[in-house]
Amino acid sequence: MIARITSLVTLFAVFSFVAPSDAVDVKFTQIYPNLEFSRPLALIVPPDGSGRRFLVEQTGLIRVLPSDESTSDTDVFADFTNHMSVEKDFEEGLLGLAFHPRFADNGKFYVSYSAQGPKRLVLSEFSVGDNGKANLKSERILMKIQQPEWNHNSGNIVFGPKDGFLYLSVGDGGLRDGVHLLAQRLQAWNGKVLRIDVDSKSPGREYGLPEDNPFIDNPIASPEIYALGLRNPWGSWIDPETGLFWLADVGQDFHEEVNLIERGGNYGWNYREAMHEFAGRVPLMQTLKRKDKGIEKLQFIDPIHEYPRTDGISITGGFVYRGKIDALKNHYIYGDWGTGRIWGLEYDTAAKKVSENIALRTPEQVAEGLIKPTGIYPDENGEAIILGWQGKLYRITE
Ligand SMILES: [Ca+2]
Repeated sequence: MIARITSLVTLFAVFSFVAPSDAVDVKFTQIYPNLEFSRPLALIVPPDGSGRRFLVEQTGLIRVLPSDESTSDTDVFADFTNHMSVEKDFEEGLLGLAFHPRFADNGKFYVSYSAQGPKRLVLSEFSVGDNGKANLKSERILMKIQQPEWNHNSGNIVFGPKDGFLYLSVGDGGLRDGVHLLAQRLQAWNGKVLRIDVDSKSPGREYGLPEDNPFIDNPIASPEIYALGLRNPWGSWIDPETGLFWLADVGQDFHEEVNLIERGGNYGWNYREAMHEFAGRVPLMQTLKRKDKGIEKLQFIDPIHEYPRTDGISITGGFVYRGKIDALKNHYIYGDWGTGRIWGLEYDTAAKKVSENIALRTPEQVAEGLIKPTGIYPDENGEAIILGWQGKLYRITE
């Protein structure tokens, strides 16, 4: 049995919106200790039954990790080092990977990466070559998304487990305060979740537009938009069991947020920061000499959970755990890149509210060694792997 520690309850009751919050006694065990990774940010198991783990490094490589975690050797599946281009490597680079739902048959996979001149996020399809490695010459560019600045690119890609469509998260264009005013603009792809069909082509596009995309009949909106009002989404995951679309969004001044994305939903930025009015909006519009029109018609969806600066500065979203650790079952595991804290959040789908938020990596554990999570992913058995910004990988164990 896992022992629950309740000494932090009072502290959480003060600082966290969901109270009380217990801690669960789990360990963070380093895996692949004989390997070093360069900015690992995604670990994806393809839907081909092979159990292989594809690790995305922001600096450009996709490596295949063997199940033998003591190995000192990995295969490079793809090398995007010279394929992408980067002004600032802090937030640009190789940013997303997803395998086609029928990857086992068609060998297709999808990647998002940064390019310059003009600065953009590129979403492309590639195929596996005869040698079993990525064939970069097979590139089919699906989307080129303007990026005014080097930061807030996002680039997370997932396929809908039920609809088979590709969902791409895009940040707000960068800088502070949402100064480019793109997240609420229906004519821009920035600050959005976009949804496309990679298996068909609509006129003038390299992809199909799903018929039930929410703005498909709006002649002045981008028909790719699925949801809007996002700042810098980091960590997207659609639960195959419940269909819930989990998306973490990095805040600016005060709060980090966990969202459940709904079709056509407006998640508030830059009118809102998490569950609060964003105080920077009014002064920004005054500085820009712009008037806000029609705000009263906008309906914002608040996150299901937020946490303040006392707990963290930059959220990393994960997935809903259904592995072997009983106390973690059905908990959404997420963490904070800055403070290294990690939590498990349980959502009551009937009551539509968070029922529990347990601390998995507490300040006391962080004091023993800071892991800055850049990604939290299930392995082929559904067990949680934490990718550390400093280049190490960890498994959550009992
Ligand atoms: Ca929001």
